[in-house]
Amino acid sequence: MNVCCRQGSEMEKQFKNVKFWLCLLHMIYYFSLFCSSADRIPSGNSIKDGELIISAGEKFALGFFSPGNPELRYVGIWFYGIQEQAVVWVANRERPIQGLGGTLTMESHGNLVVLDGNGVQVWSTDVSAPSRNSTAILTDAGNLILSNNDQMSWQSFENPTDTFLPDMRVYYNKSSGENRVFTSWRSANDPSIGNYSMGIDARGSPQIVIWEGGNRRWRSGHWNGLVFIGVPSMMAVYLYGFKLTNDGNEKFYFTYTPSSSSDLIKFQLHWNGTEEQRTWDASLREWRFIQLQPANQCDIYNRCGPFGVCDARNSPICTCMKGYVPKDIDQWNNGNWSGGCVRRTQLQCETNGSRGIEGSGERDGFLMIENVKLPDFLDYVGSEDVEDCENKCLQNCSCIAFSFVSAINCMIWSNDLFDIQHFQNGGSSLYIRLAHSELGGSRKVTKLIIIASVIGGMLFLGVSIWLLWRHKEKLKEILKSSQKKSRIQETHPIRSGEFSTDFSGPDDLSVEGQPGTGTELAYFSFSSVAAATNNFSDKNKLGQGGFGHVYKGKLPGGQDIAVKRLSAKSGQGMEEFKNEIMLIAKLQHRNLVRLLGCCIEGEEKILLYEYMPNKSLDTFLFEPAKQTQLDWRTRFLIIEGIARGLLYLHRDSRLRIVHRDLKPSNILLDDEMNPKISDFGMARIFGGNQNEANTNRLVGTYGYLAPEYAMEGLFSVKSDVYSFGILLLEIVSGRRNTSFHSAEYSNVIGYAWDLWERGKAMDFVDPSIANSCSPNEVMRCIHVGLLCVQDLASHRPTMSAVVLMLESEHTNFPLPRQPTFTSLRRLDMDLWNEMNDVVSSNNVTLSVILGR
Ligand SMILES: *[C@@H]1O[C@H](CO)[C@@H](O)[C@H](O)[C@H]1NC(C)=O
Ligand SMILES: *[C@@H]1O[C@H](CO)[C@@H](O)[C@H](O)[C@H]1NC(C)=O
Ligand SMILES: *[C@@H]1O[C@H](CO)[C@@H](O)[C@H](O)[C@H]1NC(C)=O
Ligand SMILES: *[C@@H]1O[C@H](CO)[C@@H](O)[C@H](O)[C@H]1NC(C)=O
Ligand SMILES: CC(=O)N[C@H]1CO[C@H](CO)[C@@H](O)[C@@H]1O
Repeated sequence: MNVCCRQGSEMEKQFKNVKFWLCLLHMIYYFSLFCSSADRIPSGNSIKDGELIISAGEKFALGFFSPGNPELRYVGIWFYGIQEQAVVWVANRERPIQGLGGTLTMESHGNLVVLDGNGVQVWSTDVSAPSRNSTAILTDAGNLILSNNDQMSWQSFENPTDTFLPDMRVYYNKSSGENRVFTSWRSANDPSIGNYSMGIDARGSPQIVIWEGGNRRWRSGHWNGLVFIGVPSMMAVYLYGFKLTNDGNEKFYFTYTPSSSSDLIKFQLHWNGTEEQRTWDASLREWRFIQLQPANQCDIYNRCGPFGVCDARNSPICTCMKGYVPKDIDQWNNGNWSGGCVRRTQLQCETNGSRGIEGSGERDGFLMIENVKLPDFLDYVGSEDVEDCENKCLQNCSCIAFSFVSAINCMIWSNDLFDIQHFQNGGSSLYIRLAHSELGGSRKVTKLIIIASVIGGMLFLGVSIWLLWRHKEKLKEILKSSQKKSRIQETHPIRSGEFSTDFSGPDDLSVEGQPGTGTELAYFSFSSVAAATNNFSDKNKLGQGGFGHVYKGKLPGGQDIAVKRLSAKSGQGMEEFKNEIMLIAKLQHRNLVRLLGCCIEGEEKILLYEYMPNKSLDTFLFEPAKQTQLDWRTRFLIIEGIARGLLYLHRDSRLRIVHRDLKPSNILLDDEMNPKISDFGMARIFGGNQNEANTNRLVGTYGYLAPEYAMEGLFSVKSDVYSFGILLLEIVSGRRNTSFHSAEYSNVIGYAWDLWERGKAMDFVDPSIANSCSPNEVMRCIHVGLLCVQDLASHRPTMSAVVLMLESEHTNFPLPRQPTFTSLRRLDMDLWNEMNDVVSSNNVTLSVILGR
């Protein structure tokens, strides 16, 4: 072979050092022909056992190897220059060559073949329409491709063996069900096809499955657009990790991007049936585990049989779901769980045998099981919201469980529930249908029925006035004058148990009335609102945001209110809108602006809030004349207050509101300068209903958008954390994020980082308060701020961690990573400016429809 490729793997290392000089020599004799072809086999050429093809960047090698018995030779691809040979692909896995006489030949008619010492073909690419004069090229991604003038006729990435590599595309067809792509080796020394395979089950929402023969051995849970929901350790990141791409029509593929392109990463389906994700640790010189699946007893598929729940922390690991009992109690008690469990009490909807028709007795209900790997074999996936999903399930007797996961939305199961696992954290919530008697007094009954009823007559007026007199004395009079009166009551204590959990203390909650007894929301007629705001006169206008104009109003009783008149397009129907308002009205916290009532008439949708005499934070923070009124103590309390309000929004287990437009003008100040977050829930009202999702409609304000949200439309609680970080840095420095036009810093992040890095963080503080501030608190705030604005959502702390850090006396927090995004953002700005004129640096809300 007239190629300057290197000899045998043992000599690789030594050879590497002298390679350059060899190449030079070759070049002198044969001019340019040879060295440049070291990563390829041109048409008509071949390599012998002992010779190697090495990718241009020296990442991968192609050649002959023996995994065990040195007499048996295989052609394969492995990572080049790594002591511990890691084979990622094998050509002749079923037919090894005896002895060292094999060759790998690029035949001139267009197929790559492996021949044994006698010239007998043991493997071929078998391209159906081979193209003459093709060259075999090994790329730096580890892909062996056959191409002729950029026409690719075959590639090893489309014919993988047991290893998935970054850049490899794993295709599946939405309609095709299962696609088994990878097959394990038979044993550590035998690359022939083993008992295990791995691939994608496209049904419902795609999931990764490992099969043992025809049976499932492990599955990842469904893909929600960011992660596989059955693998709780999987992080949602937007720059790296798995990504699903639509390749047109019904074709989709998964790819994996490592966090750093220089990382060597492989996912291998091991011969013993485990899938191992490993990365090469150059300092330890070993393949380090990142992940292993199945990782424990409970990861083994359907460990506890149908309707059984597996929890690796329990002993025994299997239990039946509530309301179910073991099918065969003796076998179950002996640790043979394969039979699973059966329902103990017949469902009410089944009692008369006819499905879907109401039987006698109390209606069935749902029990929520938290932190689970959702069952396999969905029967329905739809875009219903959580209440519609529940209703859909309730109305069909064959529905036995449902779940609502953001970005997948409504999932319904009608058959036996297989492979349920209980996690310590993470996972999803599953709602199982049970007979009423099984639910007992459980507070977690999840029936949510919102009955909106208009009750006329004196009785209603009496009740309303009494309620208002009790709760909102000052609103009494306006109600009398209102023509349209209604009362919305939530009749069921839905998940009310969780309403107040998860929170830092009862002091933070000021829920009106008794929790669980329902909430009353005042309804106003349009005419009364118009009267209160002087017919929406310009003089009463307080400002405007992306969702509409805000006016100041006065109730007949004298109370000042802020009236938000929503712009016509909310993307929601009237019922949905009412439901949303009902839910949002329940969010009550001292750092959230209180919603007092609403008005819905015709196209008009109006929200009435308590009025904040001190307006918004930006009117103080960025006004030189008023800056000094915000001394350090006040600013620190404002920061803490915002953090607590946001924590409440994020952690309320029922709604989990992502604000999506956090900025100084949305932080209002009461007469004691307590901060109150406004405009929360707007994203919900305006059509975004998921907690973490891909959104087509970008809501937010330039300068406060997290990079993953601005660039990919991915929003999550962590994008709010990012906005909070910006806000925090602005409060400390007294400078707008977007006010930096100097060449030195493009924004407040770059400014903060630079000073912090140079140990001059105190210079960052607003000069007007520099004397009054506590250096400890300032340093802590800047540190937390920098943690919040890190590029990767996964690196940012949660709001609960933020609150803890702000209140902690210590500063041994993790070190923030340098925000690389600071330089990119300038580029962003140009893009936004081109896309939409309203975007400017003076803080106008933008709503851009992103083409996706
Ligand atoms: C084959 O390809 C080489 C270089 O790519 C070219 O020089 C040669 O003319 C081609 N031969 C045929 C028959 O196409
Ligand atoms: C593969 O399956 C066969 C037949 O079921 C069994 O005999 C063999 O032990 C299995 N091999 C491995 C590696 O599990
Ligand atoms: C386990 O129990 C099932 C029935 O629940 C039975 O069919 C099976 O044979 C049992 N397996 C063993 C190993 O006893
Ligand atoms: C109830 O659910 C089953 C299974 O999903 C479905 O086949 C059936 O059509 C549904 N019935 C109604 C009335 O929706
Ligand atoms: C078997 C059973 O529960 N049958 C019930 C069907 O419904 C009628 C009334 O709707 C009951 O009287 C039966 O007992």
